[in-house]
Amino acid sequence: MINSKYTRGIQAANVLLSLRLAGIQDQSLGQLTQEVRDDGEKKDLTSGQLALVILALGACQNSVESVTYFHLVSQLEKKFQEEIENMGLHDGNPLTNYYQLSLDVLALCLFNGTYSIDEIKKYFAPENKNFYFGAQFSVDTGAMAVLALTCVKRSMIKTQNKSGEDLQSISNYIESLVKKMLAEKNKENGLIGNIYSTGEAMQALFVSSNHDNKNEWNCQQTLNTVLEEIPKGAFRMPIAAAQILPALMGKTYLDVNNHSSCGSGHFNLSIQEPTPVEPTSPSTWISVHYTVKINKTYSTEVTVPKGSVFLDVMKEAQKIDKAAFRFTYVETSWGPYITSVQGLKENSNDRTYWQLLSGGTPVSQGVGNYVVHNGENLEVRWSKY
Ligand code: CBY
Repeated sequence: MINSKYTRGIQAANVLLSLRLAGIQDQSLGQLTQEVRDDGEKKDLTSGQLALVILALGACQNSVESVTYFHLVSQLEKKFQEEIENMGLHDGNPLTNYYQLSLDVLALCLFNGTYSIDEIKKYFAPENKNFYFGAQFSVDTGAMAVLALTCVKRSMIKTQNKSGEDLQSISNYIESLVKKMLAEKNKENGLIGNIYSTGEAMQALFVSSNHDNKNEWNCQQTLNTVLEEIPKGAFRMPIAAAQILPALMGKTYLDVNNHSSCGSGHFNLSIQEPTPVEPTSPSTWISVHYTVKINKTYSTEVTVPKGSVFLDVMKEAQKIDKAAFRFTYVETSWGPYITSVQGLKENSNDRTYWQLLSGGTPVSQGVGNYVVHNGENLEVRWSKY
């Protein structure tokens, strides 16, 4: 994570947050910290990106240092309100998504920002459609919301907020979201959602563990599966590593302003280096079937070198037939994200996007990382979430 180049998205904030929580206070974080400070001054950050910057800069620092970031917190209050305004105008759809709104509440709660309990109660009800992508409960989103709501709950208890009714609602929301997360647990391997949501889901379960779910979650089983996946390279991307590390150290994002807990982790991580991707001789070519589906389907056969990713296939198809297969993408911290195909653009106000599938099943990696196989049926489908 330390040696990566952070050229896209704002991965640096996520990485800094994670390393500070893990107790790495190395000099090597100096440059990373500067990068995050610079990111914080960018005007076009989304609300969740700004929230991550605040969490990262404030993590495990003394309170004097945190005061320096006061202006960022007041900007976040504004951006959070813009999310809510957008929901009013566009059928309950925020500018970004509920993962980011949860990050917003978490950062406001941990760093003395203002938010209203009534709004939290109104928007974070577990039945809200924004916790779902289609019929699928989003574990990543649920986990982040549990962390945010737990912070809110704890601060209500601390300040002895008068309304016991409010406290009860928030507790009910947390409990219900935890249930929904646990319903997405794989019985065989203990992953919650998929490998990339498991780290944050573990954090949510750490802070919300009670007698009810103690029996429903075998932490060791989940941990073993995660540890098996590390040498296979599942967390090669810095962002993926950043999102799993706190859970491996037994830490959660709620520990950022808990100094006794910061960096006292003692998990002995002696793991194998990921095996390098096997070098493929340039002479090996594979062929895949590629389809774009809107109402009509547009298909072609594409030949690419072995080891190619989904994006390479899309580029080849575009060369074959520009009208059918032209596309655009943006860089995010998880790599390239497809924004339009045939000029048809995704839009968060009507919850449309370009879904990636293989053999009819959604893939769990983006176009820049999903390695394609000979004879595979790849599809990019115009969808609603
Ligand atoms: N981060 C965010 O705002 C993203 C939040 C997140 C829940 C995120 C997953 C979880 C995380 N840890 O960051 C998320 N994805 C969202 C919200 C979305 C929606 C984005 C639109 C919006 N309104 O914000 C949407 C459209 C539902 C979506 N993700 C789509 C996709 C597909 C992208 C296809 C494309 N057009 O390029 C894809 C590839 C699923 C598919 N088969 O089509 C997808 N997401 C995936 C796989 C992922 C995982 C990435 C894993 C990986 N190794 O690359 C993910 C971690 C993530 C990023 N999505 Co979305 C979820 C998972 O598998 N556990 C905050 C910001 C500050 O950085």
